[in-house]
Amino acid sequence: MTTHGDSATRSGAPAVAARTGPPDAAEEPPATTGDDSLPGALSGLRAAIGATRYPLALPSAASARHAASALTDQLDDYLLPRLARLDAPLLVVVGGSTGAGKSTLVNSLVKARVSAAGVLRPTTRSPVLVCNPADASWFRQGDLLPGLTRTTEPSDDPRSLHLVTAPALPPGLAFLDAPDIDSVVDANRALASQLLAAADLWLFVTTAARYADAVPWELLRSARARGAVIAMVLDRVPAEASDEIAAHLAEMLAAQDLGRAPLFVLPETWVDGQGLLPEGVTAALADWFARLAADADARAAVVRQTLDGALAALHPAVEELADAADEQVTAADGLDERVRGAYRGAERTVEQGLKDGRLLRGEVLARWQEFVGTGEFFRTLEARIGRLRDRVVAAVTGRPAPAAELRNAIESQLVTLLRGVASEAAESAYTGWKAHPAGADLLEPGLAYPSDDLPERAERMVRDWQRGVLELVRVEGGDKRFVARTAAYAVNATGLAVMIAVFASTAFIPTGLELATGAGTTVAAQAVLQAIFGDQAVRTLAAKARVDLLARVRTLLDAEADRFLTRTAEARPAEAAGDALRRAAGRVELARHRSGLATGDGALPVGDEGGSR
Ligand SMILES: Nc1nc2c(ncn2[C@@H]2O[C@H](COP(=O)(O)OP(=O)(O)OP(=O)(O)O)[C@@H](O)[C@H]2O)c(=O)[nH]1
Ligand SMILES: [Mg+2]
Repeated sequence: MTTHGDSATRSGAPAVAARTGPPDAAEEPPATTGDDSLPGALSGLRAAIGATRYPLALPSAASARHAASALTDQLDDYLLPRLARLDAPLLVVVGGSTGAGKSTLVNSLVKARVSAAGVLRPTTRSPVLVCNPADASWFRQGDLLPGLTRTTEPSDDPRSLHLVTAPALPPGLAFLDAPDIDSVVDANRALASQLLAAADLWLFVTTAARYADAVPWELLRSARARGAVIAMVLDRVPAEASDEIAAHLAEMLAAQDLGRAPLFVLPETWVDGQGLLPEGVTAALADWFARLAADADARAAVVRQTLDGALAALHPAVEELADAADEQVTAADGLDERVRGAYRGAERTVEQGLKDGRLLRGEVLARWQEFVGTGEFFRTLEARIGRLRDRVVAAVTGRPAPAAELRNAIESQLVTLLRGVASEAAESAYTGWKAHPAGADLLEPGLAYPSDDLPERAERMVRDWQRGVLELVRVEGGDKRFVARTAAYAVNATGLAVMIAVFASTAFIPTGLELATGAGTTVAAQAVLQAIFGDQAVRTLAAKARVDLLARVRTLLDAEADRFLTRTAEARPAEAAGDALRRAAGRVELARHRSGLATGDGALPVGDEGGSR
């Protein structure tokens, strides 16, 4: 345990000591200004933390959100206001297990009933801050713990801070009686850790019955890890077990590298009519605080050590946030890729379908044969194909021209294909997301299927494409190649031929053709197809029409994929959020080293000799 003399108290504190003194000394402009000052770097870090979101449901996200809000709180509650006023009174946060006697202890140290103590657990729900009347203005201003509303009356609202003054408490020191750290009340626990993060010195109160509990030790370890100054009170120790318990606790402290924290052992005793402990019981602790209050250098050293420890702890904490932010970006990319993969697959299926002739079957084929069979088609072609006409004219029947029916057949064949691939893609993207925790969290059942209006949009898309093909024929093929100049039906017929050519865009002619219908018609249809594919002009038009169709298909499927992608886009953090956090933390680290705060040796600068053990 610590037994420091006053000589140790004054060592290594010049940087901070120079800043202590009358309050107006702090009115001087800070030594460094601009972005690389410590406050500037901290503000930058605060902004970077505030700007980063962790919306995707990854294992790291919940703890990152929690850590980010704790860091933001600590920056606002403590680091920024404390750096701005290094000479402000030292804040001792009294924390510990429920019912350990924290409020009773604070009341006894300030010799007044400032905080209600009681048998109901938890008694303290809203923090009580007690200071000398001379220090009250600093705490009233609200720079420290700015989120807590100052009250002058006791309150149960955890977002309020009850300010009390006690003349018996020397200036330079303030006690904050916190709610229990291991509370059954969630708000109490959260508030207790927020308050501890704002402490210059943590006075940890436990009892003979509670000192081995897990929660306090977790908090003690994390306080130790960030270099916070800690003092321990073992309260209500039965006289007969005092030595044994004190020795055990001292062992536990040493094992946690907290061996240098002063330990005060208070015997079990009766409280007086006011609920205060007898002065004899608290004397050693009261004396220790009186000496700390009287020694500006010692107080400055405590502030400096806790402050520097908290600043040093920022870097690794922010590194974890940055990793979590990177994971968010990687996960969002991964989810997007699953969707894009699914819809690229759909596009490829359509492309493949245009190549392998699968569209040139059934209804389309039947209508095509009818269409060709009427002879209408041939009459629209120029002499070049006229030779062909001569060859097949015998096979031509006199059935009515079913151009419109062929167009409808083409439309419904394409729409069926599109509905099929859109269904497959939606199902595959949905399953892909379902298998990922963040993806599953973004899904809703409807996403497993194509949009409700997909059939309608697909029909419209195909009709637009068909119109586009006719326009293409009119513009590019209409003047001299094979379309009679003035005949609208010729444009129509050639357009349909081009569409058919798109459906089998190589010289490949589906084998089903020969088997399709009556022999005469088949011969004609096949011969015409051969003629069509053999014609360079038709091939060129078909190639363009095919590119156009695929572009429209892509637009249609993109809109389907967007139902997924907008969800990740909304959730996605900025691409460089992780690096922005790392840079901001790096700047703080640099400014911290330059500030000269980091000179403490980790030991409490006030000895506890004459203390209680
Ligand atoms: N006999 C005796 N009673 C004590 C002592 N310290 C506290 N008490 C009583 O124990 C009960 C709890 O004390 P509090 O001071 O309210 O404890 P607390 O740690 O502030 O409790 P919470 O605010 O609920 O976390 C009260 O009834 C006190 O009067 C003591 O040393 N001896
Ligand atoms: Mg209390």
